[in-house]
Amino acid sequence: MITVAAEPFAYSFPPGKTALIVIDMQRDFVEPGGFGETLGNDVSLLQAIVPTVAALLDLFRRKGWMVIHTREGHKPDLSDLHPAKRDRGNPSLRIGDPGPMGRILVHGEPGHDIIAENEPVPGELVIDKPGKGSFYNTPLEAHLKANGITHLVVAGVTTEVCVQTTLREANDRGYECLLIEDATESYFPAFKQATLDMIRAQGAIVGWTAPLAALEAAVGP
Ligand code: C5J
Repeated sequence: MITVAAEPFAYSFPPGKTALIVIDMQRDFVEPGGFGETLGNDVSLLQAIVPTVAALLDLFRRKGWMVIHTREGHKPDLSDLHPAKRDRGNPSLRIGDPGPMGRILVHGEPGHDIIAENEPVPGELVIDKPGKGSFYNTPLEAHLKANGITHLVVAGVTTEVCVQTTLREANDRGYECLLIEDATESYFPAFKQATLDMIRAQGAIVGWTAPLAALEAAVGP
């Protein structure tokens, strides 16, 4: 076991049974000129974590540990998009509408791609998810079971939406989760802080949090 100095107490993980899951580092959320910015959000907040996510990916790749990426998106015919999701948000720019980087959150459109700095390398699993969580209507759990994964290190955007939903879904399924504090971000700093606090409250009710430096110190060279 490797033990990380984390909050609310030390987090231990078995290297061969631990995967990194990077949530939705997609152009439409992170890049200037994408969906997120068009809605009035300050994407520079999200851009600031890109090097940290890259360093986290590098650590897992160097060690040969499993890496998973997710992308939020829908089929071109939107048959996997509930009205309850479609009809929320900004009425002038909905999922499936033409946006600055192609149709918003639709498979195959440029904005749906993972940003170049954090893109998957051959052999890494990419999970396309129609929901905020990574387990709903995806094969993620089957892949985790097939690979004997019991622990998840989590990163990506946005902290209080897709990252938090994935953490809660994973926690309910019995996975022990560590969220890397400086490898996750929100358009709303107060929401990020509240999410970190909620996750680790009540004796790690959802999971643990730690900065990347603490994971790197625990793993060693
Ligand atoms: C959102 C996400 N915020 N990846 N998606 O709609 O968190």
